Amino acid sequence: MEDSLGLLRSSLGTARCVAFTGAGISAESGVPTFRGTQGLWRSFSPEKLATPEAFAEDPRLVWEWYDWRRQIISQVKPNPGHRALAEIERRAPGRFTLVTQNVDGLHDRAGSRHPVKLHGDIWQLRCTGCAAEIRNEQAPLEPLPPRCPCGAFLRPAVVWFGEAIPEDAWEQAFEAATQAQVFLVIGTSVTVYPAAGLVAVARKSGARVAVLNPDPTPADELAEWVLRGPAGQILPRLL
Ligand code: BV8
Ligand code: ZN
Repeated sequence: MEDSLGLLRSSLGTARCVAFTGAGISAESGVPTFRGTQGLWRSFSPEKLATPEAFAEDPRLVWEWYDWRRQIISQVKPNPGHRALAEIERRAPGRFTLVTQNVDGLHDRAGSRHPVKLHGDIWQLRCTGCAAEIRNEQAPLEPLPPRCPCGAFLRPAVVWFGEAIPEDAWEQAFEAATQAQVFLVIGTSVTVYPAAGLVAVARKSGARVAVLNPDPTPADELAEWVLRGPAGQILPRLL
């Protein structure tokens, strides 16, 4: 691991770099991942709860899941992995892009300046009636489901299964992946598309790929470096 870290550390010194993160980077902060053993909530799976259909059918149930997650996130803090990425960004002005699938806001709280949020933000609410967007950090949020002054239900401003990633976020992420010389795949099972497709986009455009994950992922076969371990321990060693 040491020589891979050394090689990667030196390439980060000059290269255009993209860090692509998933729920695993927040695991050491205490935020449950999606597909880990403790990840499922009650007997439901994210693929069933994080959908417009589930919200239409039972907005309260979907909100109970999001409110439970917001309460957990509000009680945790960024970990050394989040902070190391913010430091790498600080040392590489203009040649570092953070692209995250996470909605927890921990990258922002760790000091990352412009995370590209592919799947939205759990602290933003959007009205299902008038499309007004508000920032709301109340945890717990009462009453559930929250309503907009216009009377319609407010929903979390996140991208559900079957919904498109916001145009501007996708454009930024795609462009960064085509320009990357080093592409870090951190704490993600690389299973949710189109986000997961960014790894192949970067590789095809000539990027050197590094995967940081305690477990194997589909991106391992595209990787020049596979760093088997927790992001909170590995990332600080890249500084
Ligand atoms: C769409 C937001 C169409 C909400 C989420 C092919 C092309 C396009 C779409 C599809 C396709 N095939 C299938 C689809 C449909 C679907 C999809 O991908 N399904 C999957 C399940 C197969 N995709 C969609 O529906 C997307 N939309 O395609 O729309 C369209 C197009 C145009 C117009 C209209 C419609 C939308 C997908 C977005 C869904 N929203 N989240 C919320 O958060 O509540 S997805 C959810 O999964 C989260 O965002 C999460 O980040 C993401 C990915 O999961 P991971 O982050 O990877 O987390 P996971 O738990 O899986 O893995 C954790 C990893 O960390 C593990 O590997 C673990 O080993 C590791 N780890 C653990 N501890 C640590 C660690 N690593 C490091 N350190 C540690 N300490
Ligand atoms: Zn409204």
